[in-house]
Amino acid sequence: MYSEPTTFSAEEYFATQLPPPTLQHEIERVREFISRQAKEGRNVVLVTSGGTTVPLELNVVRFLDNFSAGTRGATSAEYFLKAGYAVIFMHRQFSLQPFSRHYSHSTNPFLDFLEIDGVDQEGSPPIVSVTPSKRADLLDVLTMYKAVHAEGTLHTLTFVTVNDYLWLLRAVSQELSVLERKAMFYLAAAVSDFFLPRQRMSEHKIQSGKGSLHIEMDQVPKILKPMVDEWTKDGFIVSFKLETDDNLLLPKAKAALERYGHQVVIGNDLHRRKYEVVFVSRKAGTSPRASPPGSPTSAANEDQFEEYWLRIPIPDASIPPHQVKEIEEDIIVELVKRHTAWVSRT
Ligand code: PAZ
Repeated sequence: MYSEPTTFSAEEYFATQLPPPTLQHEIERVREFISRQAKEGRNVVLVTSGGTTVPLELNVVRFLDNFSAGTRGATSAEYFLKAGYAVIFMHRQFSLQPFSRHYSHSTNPFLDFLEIDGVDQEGSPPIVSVTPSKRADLLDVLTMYKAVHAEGTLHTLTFVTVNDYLWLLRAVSQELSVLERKAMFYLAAAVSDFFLPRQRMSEHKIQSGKGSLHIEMDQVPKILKPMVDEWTKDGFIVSFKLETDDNLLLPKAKAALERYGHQVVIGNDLHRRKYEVVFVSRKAGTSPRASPPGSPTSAANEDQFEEYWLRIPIPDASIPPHQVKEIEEDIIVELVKRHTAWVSRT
């Protein structure tokens, strides 16, 4: 039993926090999916998407949430599929998903696209049809959706809590390691930095009436380190860094690369994330030095990184949503180029 907040290593985390009950079953399905894609010679990308929650009670009524609608992940998954990748789409339950994202209930409600025809004709049942002006766009999305289903190149997994996410990420990464360099990891989910270990959670709903609520949370273990060093040594790993203070974006992205030694950090500012991102990576021929967690990136190490900015114009509000250029299209083009070079370096 824990009474004091702790800093967990990944190993301690998995030794003390319970896996989601369906993990074994999910992983068997993932294994089958990967093995089929390997036989068909495809690269496979794991796309994580949406925000994780941190429950405050075992019988959960209250939880903390992380910001993310799942737009980045769902949109990127579509462009990876278009580029010929098989996609494991690991997303927060009820966040946006590839294809159906175009008809999100809040921005583009599907029912508004439908009409009931023939109600006046006696004896004949009414027919539901798609509004003529919407047919071409729907046909594009539907055609790709059906093709992806027919080819079996999209596999979906869901998480809700940060605990679900961590267990799934570890298991999927270990499964994907069989693909060696042909596996890519695109970690766009917004993952909680703090959590409450189950050993310190209240069993029942926390009661009010005792004044303010004080909760001391533990730091979620930094899982990129074991991912790079143990779970999937040859995978091409892309993490995201979200900031709201411009001055922190590049230093934090570089510090992450220095500390974890993976391939790319994509930095984005909360308010400009749909129009501007920066790829931060190591210059060829440099390698990360061993540094203790939490240490800042030194000025000397700054020279070892390169930045590649991607920008698209902010769209005019009059442009219909399906005609708006999406920055994910360019992100995926750039990543496919880099991953192809990574694969051919074997
Ligand atoms: O899903 P969305 O489009 O609303 O947001 C995407 C994002 C900002 C969560 C993603 O691009 C990102 O930066 N993810 C990592 C967040 C982090 O630093 O933990």
